Amino acid sequence: MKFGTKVIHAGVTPDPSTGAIMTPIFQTSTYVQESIGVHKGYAYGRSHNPTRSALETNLAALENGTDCICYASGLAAMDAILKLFKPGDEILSTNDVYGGSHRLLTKIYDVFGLKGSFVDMSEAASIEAMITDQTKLIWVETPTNPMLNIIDIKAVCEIAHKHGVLVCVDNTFSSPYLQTPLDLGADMVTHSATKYINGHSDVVHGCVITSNPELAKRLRFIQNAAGAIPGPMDCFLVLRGIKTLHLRVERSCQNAEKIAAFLVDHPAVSKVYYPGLAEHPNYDIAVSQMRAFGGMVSFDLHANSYESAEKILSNTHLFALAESLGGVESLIGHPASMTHASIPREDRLKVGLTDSLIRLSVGVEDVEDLIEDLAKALATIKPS
Ligand code: P1T
Repeated sequence: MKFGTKVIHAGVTPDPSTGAIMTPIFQTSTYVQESIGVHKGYAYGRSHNPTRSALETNLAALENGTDCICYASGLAAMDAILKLFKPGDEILSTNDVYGGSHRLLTKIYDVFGLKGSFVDMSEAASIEAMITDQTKLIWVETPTNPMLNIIDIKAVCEIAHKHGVLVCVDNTFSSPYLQTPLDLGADMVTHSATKYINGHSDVVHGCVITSNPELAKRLRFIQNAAGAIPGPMDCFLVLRGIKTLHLRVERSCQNAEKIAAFLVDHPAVSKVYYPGLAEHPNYDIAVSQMRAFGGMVSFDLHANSYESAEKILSNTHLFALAESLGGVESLIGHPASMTHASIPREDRLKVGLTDSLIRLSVGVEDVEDLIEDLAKALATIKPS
């Protein structure tokens, strides 16, 4: 099945009791048993839910994996992955990872003895020198949040597997429509399904997909034993959002390409970060592993101050000032004070995340309106 067919049909069959074409919301915490231990495969809502099962089957198909395990948020999914490891183990992560992923590694799991190390993965070769006997997982985010660096998934997997290290790719910024990391050798893929997968900014949700039966078994155990499950209503909404994933992402990518080109030519803009620009340092890798370049664009200003960024952020009308991304509506954000505020400023600056960096999540509106909105906001600062 091709992608546009899978989003509609994978895991979804008409409800056998009514013929309802849409998967029902099984809003129940428990299931009646015929006699002790005799039931229809569903005993308790934390362990199993049919709406969640349909979504998990669908997501596994989209990522070309065999198993998907859903959680209450993207960070709950990462938390479940980190629970696979033990004190003394080391997780090697992309250095410009999402602020919340950085915080979970450095401010929660450090207490339990898990070591988080960070490296620039845009040169895959630099990873090998960082691998130690304790390294058990390489955490890849590509494109990265918010610098939109591209990491060569295949090259990282080859290096990691040579050393017996697992690889997990946070595929939130791409969505499975643009790239499928399991096909490139990754052991696990995770998403904040809050973003492109759901796509309508009305659910917080996360998932992990794998084709490794042992990892799947353990992650399923953690889902039930630690209990960070999503509710049935949220699973229904995500399943509904997925039906238009390919259409939404396609349009976001087209809009983002045009906005990146507009920003490149703007006199107030000093730098545009977008993997679809030929001058992007890893443009060739983006071309080889992604179907298109995504709907996220970051840019910096010649007037590189917090105040000038603030002026732009408070002068857009269609681009709403908000955290998050991947919805149908366009958002504008200030990573230094919003999504990445928990990362120390000196570490942020090392990766180019300045006080004037602005991040756009480009939605599916008419791009002429989006460009006009940005042009008006940019006109409020003086080019230097
Ligand atoms: O918000 P949650 O569903 O828990 O997902 C966390 C998460 C994980 N991975 C990546 C790459 C992310 O970008 C996020 C969440 N990011 C934002 C809220 C943001 O505005 O960047």
